Amino acid sequence: MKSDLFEAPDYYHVDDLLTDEHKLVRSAAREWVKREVSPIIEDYAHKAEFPTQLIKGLANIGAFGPYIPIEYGGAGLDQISYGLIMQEIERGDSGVRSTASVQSSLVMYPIWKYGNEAQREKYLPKLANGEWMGCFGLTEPDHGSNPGNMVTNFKDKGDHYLLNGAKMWISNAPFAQVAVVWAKDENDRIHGLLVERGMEGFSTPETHNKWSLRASATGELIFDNVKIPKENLLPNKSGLGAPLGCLDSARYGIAWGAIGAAMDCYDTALRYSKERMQFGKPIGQFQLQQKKLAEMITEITKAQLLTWRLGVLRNEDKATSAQISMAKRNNVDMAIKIAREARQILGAMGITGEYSIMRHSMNLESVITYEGTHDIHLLITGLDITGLNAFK
Ligand code: TGC
Ligand code: FAD
Repeated sequence: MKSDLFEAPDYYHVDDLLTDEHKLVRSAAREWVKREVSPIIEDYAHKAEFPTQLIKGLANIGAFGPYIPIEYGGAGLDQISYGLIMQEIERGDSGVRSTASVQSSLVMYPIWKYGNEAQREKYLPKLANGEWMGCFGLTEPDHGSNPGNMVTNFKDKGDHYLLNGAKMWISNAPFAQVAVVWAKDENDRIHGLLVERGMEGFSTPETHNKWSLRASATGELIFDNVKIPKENLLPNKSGLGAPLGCLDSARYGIAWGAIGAAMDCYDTALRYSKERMQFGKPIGQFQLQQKKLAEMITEITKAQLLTWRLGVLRNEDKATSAQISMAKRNNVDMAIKIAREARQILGAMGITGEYSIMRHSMNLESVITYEGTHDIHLLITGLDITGLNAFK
């Protein structure tokens, strides 16, 4: 079994800004990742399989609904604790963090915020303890960055709705018991529907052949005249702003998660640079390698401060969607660049599964695309600062 030697960098003592509760939550997640994720993840990534045995542990560390109130089975934590849990999980693997992000922010969040009391009571406790897994269907084959043009639709048939259409690239789809599906009604208005496995006409084929996020299960959602009970419509918010509101919460978690992946790559490369000898010296003594490592810790430190501040703003309910976009974009870009540089520091060893870097690097290719691509987040910032909309 491989030992996980990870030590988290904290160059600017950002820990001093955390409460004892934050540190406790982080430490539980960190220990769990070392014990349960690190020893098996490479193997599951190779097999392109989601390690379902991790579901119970994810629930136990509070990764399913960290900020959902305790009365619904959530952990009742603040936004910084939520972020720290995502950071630690993604330090292990972006695919495992994806599963937790989707369950918390894309399934539990809309049921909590847009659902009624009966829906909250029916679904949230089971999702919090991992008895049920969920997925979120927004993207369609022809509508990725532009979900407002979706074609999946439902018609009112009196005592039920009839759902037709298809969603693509859906994390957790192959095994989820419930899907939060975004579809248009007869007036072209977007609503969220709770679609359960087993409903006639609903299927979830798995997407194969991914070179990224291999330890996460991705699939399609296909709706062929699916009869949806009327009580399965989320009643309290409609329009594109409803799914985009969920994305705010998930993108915030990704901003923290990306720091985890970057820290793991940096820590691995730093240790390797002190051990690997060439020309009679540790390679870390060469200026070119020091430049790479010094730039990595600088970027990680900037991302830690940006994200901590965003967490404070979210705790105060003051963070804007554009601020979240900036953090998601910056931190994922930072992590992908660090993964590429760290890979080089390890030379040939960097391409093997002996180290986590190549897996992080491949995973981050999905993370930079999903939940809004790198370009889309730049345009959101552009719109926010100029008032001029590049999407219209
Ligand atoms: P636009 O006209 O700007 O907005 C429509 C309505 O939505 C409101 N709004 C938001 N509300 C909450 N949060 C946000 N972030 C919001 N952004 C916009 C807006 O105020 C408006 O409300 P109203 O009341 O006036 O109607 O919409 P648009 O069609 O021009 O599109 C804007 C754009 C391009 C930014 C948006 O469509 C977008 O973000 N596209 C990216 C799509 C995306 O991120 N998809 C992600 C799919 S889920 C996923 O990837 C999960 S990966 C999971 C994992 O494994 O971790
Ligand atoms: P496109 O929208 O076709 O974009 C292609 C390129 O064009 C990109 O570079 C983009 O930046 C650029 N582009 C698009 N529009 C503009 C513009 N206006 N200006 C400039 N450039 C532009 N979706 C879900 O709903 N649920 C999930 O659980 C989910 N999980 C995913 C898991 C994985 C592993 C992956 C890879 C994706 C997942 N997605 C999910 C889908 C993801 O959100 C979309 O892939 C993403 O939103 C981009 O859509 P697209 O792939 O169709 O790219």
